[in-house]
Amino acid sequence: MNKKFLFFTTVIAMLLILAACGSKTQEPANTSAGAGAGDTAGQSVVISAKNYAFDQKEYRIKKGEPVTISLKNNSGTHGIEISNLNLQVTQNKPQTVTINDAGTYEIHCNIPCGSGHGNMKATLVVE
Ligand SMILES: [Cu+2]
Repeated sequence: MNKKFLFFTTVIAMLLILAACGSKTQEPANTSAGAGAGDTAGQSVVISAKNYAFDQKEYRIKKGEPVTISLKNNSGTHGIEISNLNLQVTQNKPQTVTINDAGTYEIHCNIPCGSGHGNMKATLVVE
């Protein structure tokens, strides 16, 4: 009985420690499902936007690994939408996702930002 109690106490203590660590780094729960690739924070993509273009035509990431996509507006007010992923990113609100399907996804601005709005497109290549 005592042994069992000690075991459960230990487990609860470990869970509390894990929970504390998790909230500090703000990692989403699904990053822990990695196949032993180490405790990396995953990939990150920073997309810079100006009137009326993104800083790159193409952004490349790996499939099956968490990626944090963030947006920086250098001029104007822009947002990002990746339609096939139903993903929206606004400035100062990075989004972390894991994309399991390789392919190309269209990135476009989702905030009516002016005359060049329709040209604000880029490609996310998942390989
Ligand atoms: Cu726009």
